[in-house]
Amino acid sequence: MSALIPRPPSVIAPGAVHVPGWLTLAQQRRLVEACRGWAGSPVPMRNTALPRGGVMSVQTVCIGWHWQPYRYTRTAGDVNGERVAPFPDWMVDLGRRAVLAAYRDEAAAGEYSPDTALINFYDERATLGMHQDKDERAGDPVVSLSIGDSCVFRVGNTATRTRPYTDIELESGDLFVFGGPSRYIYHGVPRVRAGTGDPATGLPRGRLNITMRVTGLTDTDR
Ligand code: MD6
Ligand code: FE
Repeated sequence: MSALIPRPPSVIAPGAVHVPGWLTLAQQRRLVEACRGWAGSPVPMRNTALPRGGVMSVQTVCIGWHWQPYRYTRTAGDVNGERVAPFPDWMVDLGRRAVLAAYRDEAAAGEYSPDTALINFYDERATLGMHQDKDERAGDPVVSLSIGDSCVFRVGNTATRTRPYTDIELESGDLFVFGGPSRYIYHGVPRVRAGTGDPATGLPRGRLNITMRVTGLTDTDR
């Protein structure tokens, strides 16, 4: 797919850069394998409970820090109380290469030190409502990697969760970086295109999305 119709990198809004087909198939397979491990232990992947009752349709597991609406902790108090898996050095490197690919800025890439990732799994019915990523105390970019089924990714604005927004397709292997003036834009996933993923990634169905972030937290201010 990716080789037939090349999709060039594009700046969707200032600081919001989409790099189609950034991950090789081999990298996608390794990420799927790593995520499969994290989805089982020490904290199982689950549908996150929302504060007003109800659960998210997306399933999530975190590494580095555990996110629950709307804070980060080291342990998963709303799941099984275990400390989350450490954020691996190889993923810090991957995050730096992602920032470099998106911004072509060596300094920004070198300074980037993500310490948490949310790993989201979407079945064919899962959606993610328009939201801002604002539970971090640092303004560093968010790096997003997609594997498996493609989806509609809605890139909005910083002021409202409604229009104006731009809908783009995120396909397997795509990189999306949100930073600078776009760090706090509303965004969401209104639909997943079931059956569009290549099982050669190791993901037979569904969509996997990994978002790396810098929490700005230390163990003294949990
Ligand atoms: C997703 N992603 O793509 C959900 N957040 O499944 C996000 O919520 C997201 O992709 C911040 C930056 C990039 C993202
Ligand atoms: Fe987000």
